[in-house]
Amino acid sequence: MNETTAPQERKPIIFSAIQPTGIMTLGNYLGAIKNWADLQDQYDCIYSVANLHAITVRQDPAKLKKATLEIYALVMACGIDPQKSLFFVQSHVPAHAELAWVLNCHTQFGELNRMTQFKDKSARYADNINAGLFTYPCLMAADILLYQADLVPVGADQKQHLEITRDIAGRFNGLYGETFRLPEPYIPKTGARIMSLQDPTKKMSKSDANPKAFISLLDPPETILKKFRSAVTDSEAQVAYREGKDGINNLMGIYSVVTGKSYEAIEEEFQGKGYGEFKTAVGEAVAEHLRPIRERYAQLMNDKAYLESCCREGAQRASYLAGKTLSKVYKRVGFLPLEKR
Ligand code: ATP
Ligand code: LTN
Repeated sequence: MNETTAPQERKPIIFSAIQPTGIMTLGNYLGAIKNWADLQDQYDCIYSVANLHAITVRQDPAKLKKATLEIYALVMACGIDPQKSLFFVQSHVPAHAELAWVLNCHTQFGELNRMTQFKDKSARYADNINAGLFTYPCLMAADILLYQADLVPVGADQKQHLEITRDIAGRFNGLYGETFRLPEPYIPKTGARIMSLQDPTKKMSKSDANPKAFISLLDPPETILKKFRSAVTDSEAQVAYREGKDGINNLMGIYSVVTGKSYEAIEEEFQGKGYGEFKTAVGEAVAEHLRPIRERYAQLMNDKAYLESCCREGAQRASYLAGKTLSKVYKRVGFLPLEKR
């Protein structure tokens, strides 16, 4: 090769996943899925529906099956194009569970015990603190490391899981030689942590028992407006982004991402106006922003054969890539190979 020829550069690899634990919320969308779509043109993107993770909390089998296809269609409706990105269901690629086992054996109890998501979820589901809930980050690390991902677009709540992924990968590389690429989190500046509309000190979550606390991507426009109108704020009646105004800060963040307006522009727009007017404007902007997603979702759900063919192709392509990393790992740790005949 002549010295001036640039080496063939590989595009950075993106990996991320979402659990099929209910209908996606505005938090999931603005914190993560919107970025998944935006990254598709610049990177090699790999996305998954994390149904293995979902059973760390008790699920009704019929509902889980239904929710898996629904979330698969909803992610596509948000702009994930299976021609551009690899998009598959986690349980269709056995390498995830296989690598997770190896990583379980390279992760310390004390490390897992520090995870705030484990602490939160074991308080919330106190009657089912199972081993899978505890080792959840090892399965998530397996998801990411199987594809040698460079970047992982997630909401702020997943930052700690990315840190432990890097620790596990670094430890494995140190013990057995370079095997895994160390991934970086990709967290948006605005929208990384959308808060509950009923308690703005808590994150918006699709499994919240109170449906008024979250906006589902499939809520009809009237419901979206109603939920925003009853959002908890403060008694100051001033639309301004300031410490202590959690409810208003949250609404301003949402309004800013869906309209592209800066905080200063929003403060100016609503100067001297009441919260009622502001909340209505946020509700209307969100309902409008989500309209094409709802329409595309309805079309996709009418074509189950197409969805199934996308799942099948995604699973095949992902299995091929994941298999390459898994074989390397098995060799490194000393698992006896079966000679090819
Ligand atoms: P569950 O309520 O079942 O725990 P969840 O709503 O937290 O689920 P996940 O499927 O675990 O959602 O997360 C999918 C993606 O959405 C992740 O990248 C996560 O960081 C992001 N995310 C979740 N909630 C929010 C939120 N309130 N604001 C911004 N991003 C979020
Ligand atoms: N734990 C994630 C979902 C998830 C994920 C992943 C995200 C499972 N595997 C790999 C990024 C990369 C969550 O959002 N709760």
